[in-house]
Amino acid sequence: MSLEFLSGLADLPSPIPGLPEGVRYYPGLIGRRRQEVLRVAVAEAVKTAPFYIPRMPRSGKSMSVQMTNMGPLGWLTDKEKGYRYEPRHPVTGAPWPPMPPLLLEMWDWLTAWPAPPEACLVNYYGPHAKMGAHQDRDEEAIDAPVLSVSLGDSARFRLGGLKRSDPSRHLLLHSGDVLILEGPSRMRFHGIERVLGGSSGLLPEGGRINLTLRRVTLA
Ligand code: MD3
Ligand code: FE
Repeated sequence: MSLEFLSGLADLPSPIPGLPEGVRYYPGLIGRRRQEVLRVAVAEAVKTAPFYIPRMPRSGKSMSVQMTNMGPLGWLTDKEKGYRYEPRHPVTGAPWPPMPPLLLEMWDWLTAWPAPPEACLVNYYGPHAKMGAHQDRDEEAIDAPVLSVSLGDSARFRLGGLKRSDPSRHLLLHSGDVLILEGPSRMRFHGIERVLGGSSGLLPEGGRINLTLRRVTLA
């Protein structure tokens, strides 16, 4: 990986124009070699923190996305205790594996937030997985940006407004794309409508991985 990318010597790239304030979308920001670095980092992490099937609060209904985390805190959900952050894997009880240095560098470079991310949620979408419209509101640090990296098959992402009933638009997220949600857009509704099977060769098993970096606690 090149030094200028890691060190902040590189200028900030320009996000694509025409999106609302607080939505920064960088298609193809991460090249193939760094996508492979991240794929290998996730493969390493799941050896100690395997994907598990999250369950919705109260109903206990399974989500179609499989999840794990990297970093000091991980986002979890189960029937009994619902949505929350925890320092340990819900099945193994082990601490989450560390966040890959490349992701920490990307956070510093692209967000310049004064505190590091604490959670990297790893979502795995098989060909039929989706994620319904929701807000990310389980963090204390709601003023901090959220940074998302897409790997593998492309997906149709829906971006709404601050109310569920607000108008929405979609973006096609491809492998290597980076999306940052901050400021007035941090609480927008969003979801993944569908994964386009076979659209990328990055993951040998197919499907899509999304890495979402979040600051959880107030620094
Ligand atoms: C827009 N994941 O895990 S990441 C999630 O692709 C989640 O797996 C999706 O939504 C995925 O919570 C989307 C992109 C994203 C993340 C946070 C946002 C979009 C957002 C916060 C506000 C608005
Ligand atoms: Fe979300």
